[in-house]
Amino acid sequence: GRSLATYNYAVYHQMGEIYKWMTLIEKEYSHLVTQHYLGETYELRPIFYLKIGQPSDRPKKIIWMDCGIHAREWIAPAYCQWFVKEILQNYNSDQNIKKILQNIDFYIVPVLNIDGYIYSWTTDRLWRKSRASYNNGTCYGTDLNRNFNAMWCSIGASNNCSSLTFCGTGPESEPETKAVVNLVESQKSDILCFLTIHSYGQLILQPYGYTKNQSRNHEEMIKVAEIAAAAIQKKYGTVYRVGSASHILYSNSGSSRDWAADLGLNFSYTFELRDNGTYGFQLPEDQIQPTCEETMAGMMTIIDYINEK
Ligand code: ING
Ligand code: ZN
Repeated sequence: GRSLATYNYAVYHQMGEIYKWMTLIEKEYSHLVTQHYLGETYELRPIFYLKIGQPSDRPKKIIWMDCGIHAREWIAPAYCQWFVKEILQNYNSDQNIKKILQNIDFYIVPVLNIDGYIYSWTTDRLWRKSRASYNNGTCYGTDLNRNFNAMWCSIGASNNCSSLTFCGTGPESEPETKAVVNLVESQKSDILCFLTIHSYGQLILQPYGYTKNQSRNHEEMIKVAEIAAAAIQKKYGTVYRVGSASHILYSNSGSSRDWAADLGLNFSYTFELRDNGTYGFQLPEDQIQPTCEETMAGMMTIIDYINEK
């Protein structure tokens, strides 16, 4: 896109365009948005997040959302951009969004695994992991959603660097993981909710993945997720399932969602967006708009609940 006015939210964008988009957003909405440096990738690219909220003298609460921790899940970065566009474009006319942005700052990472995302555009559309190099370049990539310090590499993850779920050489061994950990830990007492966006499967997952034990506020989190799933279904009929990761699919350790819950954050969800396997990671562009609209409708019920609590 040449400018923000012509930016097309209904197509997938290369990383260079997303970098430019972040800068344009910050410029056009400077009264609500600032761009910040989160850290750098293995290949030394800068990772940025957008901080979106109404400036305030009172201390504000935070909702975290990252997209694109897995490279091939292209609908996730598309959703983060859609979300930003929607709250900014509707801010003036929507009293509810105004109210939310008075209390809450959104910290939004449009693409976390930037090296992997670029690789999925240039070389291998179905690449999942980061692009860290191991064993003299004989294998590549850590699964960043197995690299967090949450029963690291105990279940549903692999010690083998050629595996799709390679957990890295230690908890938080990867710079992308470390970047998230540093920021979230430094602000943890103000973060109300941690959201991490994936595809595919149409699921809202909550802690835990590494154990079948329930989290401290399991019942409340289920209730909130079920309301969100109902709002999603109401939009275009898309059916979501809700539950803890270890019960709904398979157990996995080292996820950011579980790590955030163990840090003490009250709400921590993984969203698995469309579809249910027909196109999988290669969701056609004509589904970007309906996917983002329904996801937004569901997510807003979670945000409303948390903001009014
Ligand atoms: N799924 C996530 C993954 O890290 C997940 C989340 C974990 C879902 C375990 C179910 C069970 O594997 C994707 N699609 O990346
Ligand atoms: Zn994923």
